Amino acid sequence: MTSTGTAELVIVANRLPVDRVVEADGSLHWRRSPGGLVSAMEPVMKLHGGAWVGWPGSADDVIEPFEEDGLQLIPISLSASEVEEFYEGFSNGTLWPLYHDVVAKPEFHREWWDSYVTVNRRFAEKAAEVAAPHAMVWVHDYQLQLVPQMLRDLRPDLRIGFFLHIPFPPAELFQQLPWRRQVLEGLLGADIVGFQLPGGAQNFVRLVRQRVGFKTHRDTVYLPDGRLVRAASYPISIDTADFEALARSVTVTERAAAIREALGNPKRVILGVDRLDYTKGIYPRLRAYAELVADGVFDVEDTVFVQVATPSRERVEQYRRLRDEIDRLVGRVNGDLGEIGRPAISYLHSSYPREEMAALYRAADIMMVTPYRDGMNLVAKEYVACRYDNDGALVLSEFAGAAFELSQSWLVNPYDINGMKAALVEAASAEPKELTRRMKAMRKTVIEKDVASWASGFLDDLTTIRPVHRRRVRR
Ligand code: ADQ
Repeated sequence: MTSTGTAELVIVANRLPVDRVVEADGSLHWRRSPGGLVSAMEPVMKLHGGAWVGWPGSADDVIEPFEEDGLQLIPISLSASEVEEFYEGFSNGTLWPLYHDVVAKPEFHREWWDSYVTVNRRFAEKAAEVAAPHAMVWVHDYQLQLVPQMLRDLRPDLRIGFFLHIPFPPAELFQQLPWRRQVLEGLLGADIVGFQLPGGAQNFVRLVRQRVGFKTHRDTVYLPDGRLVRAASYPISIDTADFEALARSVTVTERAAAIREALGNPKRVILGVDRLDYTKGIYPRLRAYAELVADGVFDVEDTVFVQVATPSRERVEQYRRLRDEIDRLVGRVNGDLGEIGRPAISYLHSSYPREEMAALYRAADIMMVTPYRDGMNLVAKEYVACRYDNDGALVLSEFAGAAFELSQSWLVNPYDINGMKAALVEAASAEPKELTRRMKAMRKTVIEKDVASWASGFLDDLTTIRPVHRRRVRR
């Protein structure tokens, strides 16, 4: 065992839960990132004297550990070439497309892999340094799949959990990865490997059996040294009560009315909100709507589309290309179908505070969430959380993890434009009673299963799991 630290709970994630803000006078400070993960973890972190290991977000930053808002933050520094090879390269150019059904073609480069190994080791060493004896360490997401085993080698006393936020692909796709065995072995360093859906856990267990050759039974992998690894699903959620409270506030209510007013008080507002990513299915969704306008089913006078798409990963070629494609499509649709002062699609690249997001959800009669593949999709759950009057329609891709729980939405196949058009028309003409029935059921789910219950579900399992089985199993 190497020398140990004092943190009873360590979160290891690619990014720290804070963003650096530079004020007009040049002074620097940190602002908590808005994500639900941070607010879910905060109480447990404070209770356990927790620490968070992550990258501050820009290259070549060497920052000493610091405390912010009661959270102990441990920055990991990445060089410019590591940002390019580990982050933009292997994480977002290899793993992201491979794990999302190869919607875009993954690139395999040996230098990217080498950088992935180096950076994963840096995270593991730092976590090993700050964790108290027998502490719990929770490692997050596809950028850090080698950390569990690297950490176990350094600190066999720890309880290690891993959660993958994106889908875990079927064997047929995963097998393309030249380093498939190393990735599986990296994950097997954890006591629990968590996925969004049961299907991800099953894919993992099957691959371990086939590619690593360990014995498995249901959700358990039996390692030759007697250790057990459990693979299970923990569908992530949002801070539902917080979103609902925001949605009910006077400011958000007034802002929602102002948004509709600015759109010309149409009969119907359809909304899409995504990171600008090729997995999100923005293109076919806009086409489905545009065709309905062109067919005369919808009229731009009374049915408008608002698409918010925040650019992301812009240094990756496929993302730049996608942005150009969507820009062109929106330009063409508005040129062909819009009227003066009445574009068919209001297209926005901005990133908004949560109040504005809630106002948009309140302003939308129909929410379209149509990814080709998505681990969960929190936007779908946020929309549901904000519809406290049980109104509004959710059109949701079957291939979003959220479809598993939000089965009362209008489920669509994003590859089937006619099917999406039909669902959109159905949602647009649904009786209020039908909307209420569906929304009520979905709200029950997101109220019962929020992000706090997700986090405690995972951590409780990690606390109680029996990491060693009685008899050693021979391979
Ligand atoms: P993402 O791919 O980023 O997350 P998603 O789950 O939809 O996708 O989360 C996006 C978050 O960003 C939401 O909370 C949303 O409110 C916010 N957001 C989107 N556009 C915004 C904008 N313009 N301004 C401000 N906020 C905006 C990955 C996986 C998902 C999985 C999550 C969590 O790809 O499948 O659900 O992690 O595990």
